[in-house]
Amino acid sequence: MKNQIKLIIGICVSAAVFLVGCGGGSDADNGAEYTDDGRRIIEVQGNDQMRFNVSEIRVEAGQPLQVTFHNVGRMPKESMGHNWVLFEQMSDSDLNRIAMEAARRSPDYLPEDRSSIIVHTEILGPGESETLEFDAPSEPGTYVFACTFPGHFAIMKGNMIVE
Ligand SMILES: [Cu+2]
Repeated sequence: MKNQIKLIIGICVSAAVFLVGCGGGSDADNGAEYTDDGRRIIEVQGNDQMRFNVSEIRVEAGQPLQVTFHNVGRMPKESMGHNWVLFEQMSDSDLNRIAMEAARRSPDYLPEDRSSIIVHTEILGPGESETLEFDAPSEPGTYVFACTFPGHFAIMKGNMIVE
């Protein structure tokens, strides 16, 4: 049995040389990983320098996603907490206004009206992580993700590009 598994792995590795990857996957999501129930796995980190480790995430419209956000920093949550908030599409001025309102609303730092938010984590402290399962927007376009902790929104954001 063990030899059989080794053989399968061996075939897979050989095939990978020609097929770029084991177990399928289209060119569009080259290297993407999926959960057993078919959710695309996306990992995002936030750090003590007020940065996400990714500025752009490309997904397919309606694609099932599993986004895990990690606060990899060491600073206390009270001074360097982070969340990951995915916003509906809107003008920059509306987005800025909503983010400013959110930053005033301790301790969750979310706007009172959540209709502009597709999905969000809680504010996470050092070493904490949270996993969200949701489907990518069905409407192609560019969706901003950001941290709404006070003072972070200006630089701690990126785009989810839905194709
Ligand atoms: Cu932050």
